[in-house]
Amino acid sequence: MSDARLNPEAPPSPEHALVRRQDYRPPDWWVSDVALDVDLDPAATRVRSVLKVERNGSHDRTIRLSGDGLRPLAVTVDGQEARWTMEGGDLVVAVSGNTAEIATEVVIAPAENSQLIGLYASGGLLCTQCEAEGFRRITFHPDRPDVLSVYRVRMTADKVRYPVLLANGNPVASGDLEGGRHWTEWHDPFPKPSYLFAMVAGDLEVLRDTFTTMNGREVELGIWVRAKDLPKTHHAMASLKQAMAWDEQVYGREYDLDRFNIVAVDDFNFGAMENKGLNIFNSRYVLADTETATDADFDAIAGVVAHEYFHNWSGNRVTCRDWFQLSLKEGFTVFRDQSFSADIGSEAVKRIDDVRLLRAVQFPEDSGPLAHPVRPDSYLEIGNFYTATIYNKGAELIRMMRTMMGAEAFRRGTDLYFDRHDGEAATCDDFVAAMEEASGLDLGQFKLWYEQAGTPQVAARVEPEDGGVTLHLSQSVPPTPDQPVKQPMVVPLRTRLIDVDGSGGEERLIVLDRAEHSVRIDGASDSALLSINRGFSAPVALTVERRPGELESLATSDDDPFARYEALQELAYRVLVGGGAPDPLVEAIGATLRSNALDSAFKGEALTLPSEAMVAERFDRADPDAIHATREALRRAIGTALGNELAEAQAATSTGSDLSPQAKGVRRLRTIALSLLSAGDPDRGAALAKAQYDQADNMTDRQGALAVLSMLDAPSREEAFADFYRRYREDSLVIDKWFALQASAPRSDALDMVEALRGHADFTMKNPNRLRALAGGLAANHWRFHSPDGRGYQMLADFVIEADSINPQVAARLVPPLGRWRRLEQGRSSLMKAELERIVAAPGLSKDTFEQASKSLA
Ligand code: B3K
Ligand code: ZN
Repeated sequence: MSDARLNPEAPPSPEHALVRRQDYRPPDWWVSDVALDVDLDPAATRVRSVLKVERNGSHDRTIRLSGDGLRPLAVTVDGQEARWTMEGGDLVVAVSGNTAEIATEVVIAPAENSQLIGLYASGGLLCTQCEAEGFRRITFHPDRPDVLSVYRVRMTADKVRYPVLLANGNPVASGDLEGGRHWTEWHDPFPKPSYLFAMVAGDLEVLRDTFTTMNGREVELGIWVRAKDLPKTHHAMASLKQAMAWDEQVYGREYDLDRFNIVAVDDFNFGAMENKGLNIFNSRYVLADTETATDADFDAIAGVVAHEYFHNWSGNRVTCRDWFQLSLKEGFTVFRDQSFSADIGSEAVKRIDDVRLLRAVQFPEDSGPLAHPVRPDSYLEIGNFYTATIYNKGAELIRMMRTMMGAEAFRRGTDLYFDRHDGEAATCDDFVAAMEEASGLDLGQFKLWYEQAGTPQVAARVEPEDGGVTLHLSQSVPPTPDQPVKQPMVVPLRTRLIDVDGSGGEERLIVLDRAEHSVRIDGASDSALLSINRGFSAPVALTVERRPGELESLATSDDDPFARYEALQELAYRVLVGGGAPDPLVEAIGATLRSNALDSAFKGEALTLPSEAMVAERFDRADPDAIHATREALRRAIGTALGNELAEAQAATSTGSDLSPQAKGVRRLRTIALSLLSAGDPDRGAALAKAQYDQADNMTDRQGALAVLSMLDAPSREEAFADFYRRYREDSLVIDKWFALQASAPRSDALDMVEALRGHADFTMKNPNRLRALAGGLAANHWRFHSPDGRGYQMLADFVIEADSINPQVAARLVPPLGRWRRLEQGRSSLMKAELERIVAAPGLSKDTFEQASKSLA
């Protein structure tokens, strides 16, 4: 065979080559059809592939089939032995005609695949994960998202071990073979990129249901899990049906295949994957009952099930031309799932939660060494770009366009986008062009949001003038890596001037699109309150010059729930950052708690103080000990002053099986009240927490009580943790909570606990959920992670280095907390930097972790 190779001396492709957006070229070859014949076995799976290829244009270039860790056992072109060579992991084949059939054969070992990319084993199952570049670990293929093909897949496996064989599309034939093996063939009629390919084999049970589409087609739905988990699939199924109906009503999008299957697996690198017709999920986003899942878990399941389902249009029917366009599908789909969750729950609470997440994760990313635009310019490893910037800031961009053009024009725009690009691989520019055409808006300058990284800083000031006021606005976008100078952005600010009695002008949309801009508002009284960036209409950091008493009034009277929440947060920051007295905040929180007009869910949000990490973001160089002490003092002040109101809120209960937004709100407020009350009176708090724990008929109350106990030094804390472990030791998703709660507990012995848990029999680095529970819990424990002796940093770096040799994608995602080193006081700063240097110097480091750690040092 080696005689037939094109160029045996060809050098391997460079390990750490930067991929640039500017270098995009259309593919040299199309692949119209992929036929796979997969003989499954955990130790040795044989994959035979036949690709029908067609030259794209007139050129004489070879065809490059990407491969990662594959060895070609046979390569033919139109049935004849081929001329081929290996370049790095890729197979390069010479083809003389304009069309050809290229056949290859490889053997892979799913049981040894600890990266969980490509085909791997999880529990007794075999399953795949291909996005972004995992298909090349299964077979040779161009493996780029702009090459769309029709797939036919024949799966063969042992019938006892793998009675269920699933792939994309529809099953077309099946049969039994000698030796206890059987086979099934699947056909997916919709051309798709290789990253949407999926297969699952295993001993699975199914919850079945049906959905009748708006055009009367019946779709068979299945949620496939291990037998013991079947009772926990009903919420996911109900969420799926709700999502299918919602996408028809709100976007006019109908499901297209006759089947839609979801499979839950325990070992999964992230949340879930939208493979065409065969979504594969991390089991934590499928399985729930009220005994083992919190309300937040139930909500997350609905959100993720909807997100993956919505991808069928925003991602699958219209896919991405290249990975720089990732936000085309992810930003838009996050926006769609946020809107869905708002519609089935509380719009105000959902917005507050989404903004809290954006500020907690995306704003720090945007102000740190890993900052990148929503449409990045380059990467080493695309796996590192599944970020809050691509997902959550990307969703904010879609939301801003909708705010500026209105709901109807936005819907015309999405219709145009889907119609125009159905079956294609599109770009972010294509999306914006459809929006411009549908609305008549010029979005030329708006597109800077895709290009420029960094969170715009906006300042606002009101100046009274005869018979009205003038609103002065200014903006600047801070420099970010590779982008020292920025242009002014388009910043849509929903604004209202509210008279003290609650009356006053209508809300208006002010679009700030210059560095400075002043807007005259007639008829506003000079004592009017400025309610601005209502609903968080633009993802900016806003500073408003406030008159004495203005925030206090907004905190109790703004008619926009988000703005009201925001005023309370600003009052908290005055104490936590500005060193102000707690009294105005305590009063406003008291008024909020006593209000009959506000529901419990909103009260819960209003009582949630900015986290220590978010407070730290407001300092150039933070001192975590001082932040922790100040925040604890504030919690004590609130708990002491409002003990009775908090006790009343904690005493209110709702039946665990009631999952209405109202019942969830009662439970949410209950634990937040318990937490504040315990800060004021730890003994009373411990007694109430233990009672809440013991009497709980649902995981929300029980986990909430345990989280409060985790902060206290009461004997009941250890009792409750031991009881929790005994009760749920067979349920790995609940044991993840047990690990995470201990790792993130703000107590002086937290690092000792993390060290002990690392040696616990139930700890394994091979399961991403378990690793994230412990290492992620440590990193989320702001005060202890930033222990001044650097022990927390050292422990996280140890986790990263060890995990990197098992699962680089998951290891790389643990690095960013260390990248905040520039924003900590000097002592900690150098300790953090030293740990990053240790990671970069680790022998055999993956390019995933190398990219994250080396950029974090730059
Ligand atoms: N598209 C997948 C994410 C894939 C991540 C690959 N590193 C899930 C989602 O966003 O819906
Ligand atoms: Zn997605």
